[in-house]
Parts: sequence; C-alpha cells; structure tokens
Amino acid sequence: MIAWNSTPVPELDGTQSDITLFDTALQEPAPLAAEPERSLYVCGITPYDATHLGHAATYVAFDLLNRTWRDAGSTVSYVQNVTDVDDPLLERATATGVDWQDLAAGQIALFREDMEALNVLPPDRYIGAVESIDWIVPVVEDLVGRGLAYAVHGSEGEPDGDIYFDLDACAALGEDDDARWFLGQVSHLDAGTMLALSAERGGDPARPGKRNALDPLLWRSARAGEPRWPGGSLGEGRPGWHIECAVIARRFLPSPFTVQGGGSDLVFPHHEMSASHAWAAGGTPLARHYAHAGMVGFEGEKMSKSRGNLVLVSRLRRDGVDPAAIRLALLAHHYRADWSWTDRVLEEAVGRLAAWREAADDATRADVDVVRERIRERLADDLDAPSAVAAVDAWAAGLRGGAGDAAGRQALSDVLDALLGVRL
Ligand code: 5CA
Ligand code: ZN
Repeated sequence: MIAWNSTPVPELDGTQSDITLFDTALQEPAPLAAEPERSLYVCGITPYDATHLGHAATYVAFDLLNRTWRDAGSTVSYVQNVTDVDDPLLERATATGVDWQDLAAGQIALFREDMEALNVLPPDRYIGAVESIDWIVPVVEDLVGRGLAYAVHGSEGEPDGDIYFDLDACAALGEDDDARWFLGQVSHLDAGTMLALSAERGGDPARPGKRNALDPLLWRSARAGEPRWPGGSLGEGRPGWHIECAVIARRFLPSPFTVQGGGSDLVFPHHEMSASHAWAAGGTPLARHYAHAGMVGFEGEKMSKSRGNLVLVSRLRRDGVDPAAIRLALLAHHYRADWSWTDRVLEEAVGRLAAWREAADDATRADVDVVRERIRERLADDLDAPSAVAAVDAWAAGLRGGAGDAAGRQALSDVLDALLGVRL
C-alpha cells in the first residue's frame, strides 16, 4: 500500500543523546541507548471511521519517537499496518450499505491526508492485512503442523474449521525461563481482567471447543457473505487480527524489533497475542520494548461513533483549523496520559502557535541553540512533549524583542519542525 508524503526533516546542529521510554512489559522507564539502527512497528487503523484525535495523538506520539531517534543519528525502519479486513469494518459496511472495500479505501485516503497535514513522518512500509494474507497462511499452517494451533468444530451455526492459537502450548515452548513467552508478559493483567478485555476487544472467550478461553483466532473459515481468500490446507477464509501484525512485523523488521507501539487499548489482548504468535512462529520475542499511548476522550467521555462525539481531524481541517495547531494541542499532553479533548484545548493551541510565530521574528541563533537543547533534554525523558512545549513558551515569554534576524527565525523553524513536527 502507498503511505503518505512528507517534507524533508531539517538537519540540526548537535545530536540527541540516549533516551528513556516507559516500557509496558517492564512496567518502568527503560533506557534506549543510542544505536545506529532502530525499528518501529505501530499498529495502524482499521479503516471504518475517519481519523479522530485519539488516533492522531497515538501516531503523533510515535512520530516524536521516530524524530527523536533520527535526531540521535539513528536510521529508523518504520512499519505500520492497515487492518483492511476485520469484523468491525465488515459490520460497518453492512450496516451502512457500502461495499467494504470502498469503505476502507475512502477512510485510508482520508487518514493519509490527515497524517500528511499533521506532519507525521510516513512509515517505510505501509502494509494492508489483505496484501499480507499470502504470508499469513503458511505461518498458520506451520503452527497447526507443530501443534501450536488447532481447528475448532462449528457449533451454534458456525462452520467447522476456524483455527485458534494454543496459548498453553506456546507457553511450554523454550528451554529456560529467560527464553520463553508467557501470558501476561506484556500486560501483567490478572486472569479475570484478561477474560473481560478479550470479550470486549474482539476475542471470543465463550466460544465452545477452545482449549483455553483466551486462545485467539488465527484463521476464520469462509462464511456466506464474507470476503474469503484461499488458505491452502486451512481452507478458504480470512486471517485473525493478531497474526496480521505479527506476520507483517516479522517480514519487514528485525526479530525482535526495537519498539512495538500503539494505543493503550492494544496492550491486551492485541500486543500480548502478537508477541505469542511471533514467539511460536520464530522463537524470538516480537519486540524489545512495548510502548503505549494514553486514550484521548471528548469532554470526559470515551470518544466513539455510537456516542456521536468523534472529533475528526479531517473535520477540523475542513473547518479551517491550522493542522500545526492540532498537532500542538496533542503535544500539550503527555503521550502516556489519558486526557480529554475540549474546545479550550484547541483554543490554547491556536493561541500558542500564534505566539510562537510572533516570537520567531525575535529569535537569534544563540537563543535557538538553547531552546533546541532544552527540547532535546525533555524529549529524551520519556518523550515529555508538554515540558518541551513549555520550554519554548518560556523562551518566547522572556523575549525583549528587536534582536532577531532571518537566520534566527529559520533556525527556530527548523528546530520546531525537526523535533516537534510543528511547522511555524
Ligand atoms: N487496526 C488496529 C490495530 S492493528 C486498531 O486498533 N485500529 S484502530 O483504528 O482502532 O486504532 C488505530 C490506532 O489508534 C491504534 O494504535 C489504537 O490503539 C489507537 N487509538 C484508538 N482509539 C484511541 C483513543 N481514543 N486515544 C488514543 N489512541 C487511540
Ligand atoms: Zn496491530
């Protein structure tokens, strides 16, 4: 799939140093020493709804990581998927009488525009679930062959042959405790919470015939009216969700890759299960670190289509809001925080952007050297964008005016663009 475009990231003087990033699996901040090569997989959209500010906040969060690594002199391999076939997409298409492929294509196109407008650097590989089916099938066949996956008999109108992953068999793989996958490795949740979240987030813990209620679906046999693809010995059908990300990541990134990212709604089951699949398929961990962005709501509530409170990036853009102000509104919140969008948040960001633009006329090269290092220092500490933004505010507030020149303005504009992705 084609990703989106970006303008070149300005080159800055000096470099970022080692950074720390909160690691969900370790449950504490983890140092990420400067390394020449970094790899990042961020879970992409399921294209049945346009990009809301929650999605945007997650992609901007990992864009900060991408920019911070580049600033440290690393080469970053970045992969993102698109879940362009899955239950929610098919259900929405049926409910609205739209062809599921047209629905997906339209939403992906909007997402690309949103990401480009928000100055999010594109992934090197942007891969759809549909285009990865031919890579997924042999992996699932191999898991079945090695007793790590099994077919479930149909009941209650379901056909025979859905293939599930055997979590307990996976947990038994490996020679010692240091080289093992175990349930809870990423999320550290108790069994009851896992069961509840599985039911809430696309799993089917109550399905009869499974060995473990949490075993996730790898391959769904063809149903009347649903899209289907050849599955070799699995029969016709379509892939499960977690195997999609595990296979795409393993195909295009090192095993393990550096950081698995996404919103905190993906910690369980999605990232826990993707990690199990990678371990079973290749005997290596999926990722070295797991990082998660907080959930963005609207005026204290969860943002959702059913509540009618989605704030869409495309809608704000159509209303004439400067995308740099939207980005700045997102950066004013720490990426790990759960927070709510309000009109006030946007007003503040619009005001801040105007203040920065005005202050830029008074910037000198010497000022910018100081601001750049403060931003670097704040980002190195678990991507603390709000403090980085505050450092720019403090500089702007302390200006006396008159000393700036064109070189200072350009230098400031380059620093804010390269490190924060904010275009003056
Ligand atoms: N296609 C899957 C991931 S493989 C998926 O979760 N798609 S999504 O469209 O539902 O979400 C896309 C990304 O936005 C995911 O990383 C998800 O964790 C994140 N996200 C979803 N809702 C929010 C929210 N309210 N706040 C912050 N991030 C969110
Ligand atoms: Zn994913």
